[in-house]
Amino acid sequence: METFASLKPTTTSNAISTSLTAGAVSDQAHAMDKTADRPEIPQRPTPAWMIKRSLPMRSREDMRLLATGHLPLGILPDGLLLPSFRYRRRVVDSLRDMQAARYDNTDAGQRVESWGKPLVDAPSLDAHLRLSVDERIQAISDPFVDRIREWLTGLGYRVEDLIDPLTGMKYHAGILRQISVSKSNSVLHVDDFVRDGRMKPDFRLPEVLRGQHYYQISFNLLLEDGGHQADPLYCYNRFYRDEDESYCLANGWQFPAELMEDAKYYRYQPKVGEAYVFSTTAYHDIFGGSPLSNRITWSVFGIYVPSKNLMLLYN
Ligand SMILES: O=C(O)CCC(=O)C(=O)O
Repeated sequence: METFASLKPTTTSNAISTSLTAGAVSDQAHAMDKTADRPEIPQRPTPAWMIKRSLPMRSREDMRLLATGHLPLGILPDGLLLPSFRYRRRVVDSLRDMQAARYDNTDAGQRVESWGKPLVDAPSLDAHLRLSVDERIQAISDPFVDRIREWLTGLGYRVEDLIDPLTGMKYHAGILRQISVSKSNSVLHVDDFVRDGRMKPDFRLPEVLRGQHYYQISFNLLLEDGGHQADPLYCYNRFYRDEDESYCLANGWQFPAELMEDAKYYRYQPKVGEAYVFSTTAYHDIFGGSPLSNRITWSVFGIYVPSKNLMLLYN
């Protein structure tokens, strides 16, 4: 019988032959941490997309292009995360018995609930690191994290956990979320480890990131839509920059949709069972699915450090 822990990695497929060539992203353009405790949010120039559609991710080069913002969205190999339809069903059924926690900084039109612990929603880093996750959630999420880890390793990346330098504690990695955003609403945002971390009064930069340029990506798996159209994901060809901060809304994470008025976007409609990856260094939004949908995803962030060929997993 399949158990969550029986979800073992398979061998990874080889590089695809795309005609994509690497775009140059200037390292000098990044302004990184001047101090360890108050690191600066990296400023990254936005590269133009090489292609405006999703691409299967089959090589380290595909992933590099995705993570550095040259591609809007990547599709992960079939079967990488889900061994079978039955497995998916069992995951969704077990979540029914477990209480999800609502994100604090959302309003009535933006339902975001989670099983697991996102750093962004914690009042302090210590509170985040010390909160323990229900072991049943861990048992569902960990095998997915392991699969991503092994797949990235197979592509040739070093993959590590993110470690807090003060306590030596490991950041949590892997989360399940139920998201439903009404058509008239938006959740336009970026996810950047330093930007989110700096909101915590006790934030300190992990050793491995000191003086390093990095990008951030999000691996996702659509586990359920309840038989109705799940909210699509909009990926924008526009990285975060410091001057955007003055537009940030009162909740501290959301930006007005108008900020993306001139930006190219790619609209991705996730399919149940499909796993995808996109840059969270770039703005992205989720809204406009059926109000009847039951959109449940599993996800984990990867911080990509090009100079170390490194991916750090956390949430
Ligand atoms: O659920 C999704 O498709 C994307 C979720 C998201 O905004 C993220 O991972 O940063």
